[in-house]
Amino acid sequence: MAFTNFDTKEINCKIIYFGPRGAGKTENLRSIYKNSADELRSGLLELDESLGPTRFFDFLPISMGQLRDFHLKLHLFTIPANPLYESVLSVILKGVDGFVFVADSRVEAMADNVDAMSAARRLLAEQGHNVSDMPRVIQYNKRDLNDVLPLELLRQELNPGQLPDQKAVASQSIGTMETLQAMAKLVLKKIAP
Ligand SMILES: Nc1nc2c(ncn2[C@@H]2O[C@H](COP(=O)(O)OP(=O)(O)OP(=O)(O)O)[C@@H](O)[C@H]2O)c(=O)[nH]1
Ligand SMILES: [Mg+2]
Repeated sequence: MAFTNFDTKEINCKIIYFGPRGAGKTENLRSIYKNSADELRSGLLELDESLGPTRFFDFLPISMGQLRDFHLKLHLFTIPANPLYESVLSVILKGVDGFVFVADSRVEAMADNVDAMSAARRLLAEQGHNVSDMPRVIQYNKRDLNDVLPLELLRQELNPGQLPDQKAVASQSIGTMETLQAMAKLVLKKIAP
């Protein structure tokens, strides 16, 4: 649920980046951090110092501009598909306003994508969220690699509801800001229809 602070005139929304292991969730946050003006973002918190898999979560707060008198801030989190601590997950998944599903476009990752999508739905439902009613964006990442599935096939499998979606190469900052903007648009529509 978006949290409005009337003293500071801020609306804070929580967005989760979800997807299979190694799909590029952390890389999305790094890219957004690199491509945002200094004044729009606070520090990127990567709890793992190494560049390997995320064990806990990453966090990046980012300003998306003014909404009437209020300042819209998105709090971006990534969580690993197989977190070390499920208890961390349940805390992060409380009060989620939207989720970005980062799919790995490679042929070999298809089964993992499908599993991660159903895990996302299950975990969010367990926290009492009505997933179908939630702002969702699908990203097909790693489009630079050779062994990727055709976009249409990924769409059929992962996005039958034709949600807003985006091709990406997160490691080259392609499609990452567009994904975030698509999410911001959906969140805005929800809080100020
Ligand atoms: N070629 C290519 N590599 C990518 C792309 N996006 C991410 N990677 C690389 O894939 C690896 C995994 O990316 P991460 O961002 O750590 O993946 P993650 O989804 O956070 O993975 P977990 O934290 O384990 O769940 C890293 O080496 C990235 O640099 C991409 O679009 N193309
Ligand atoms: Mg990660």
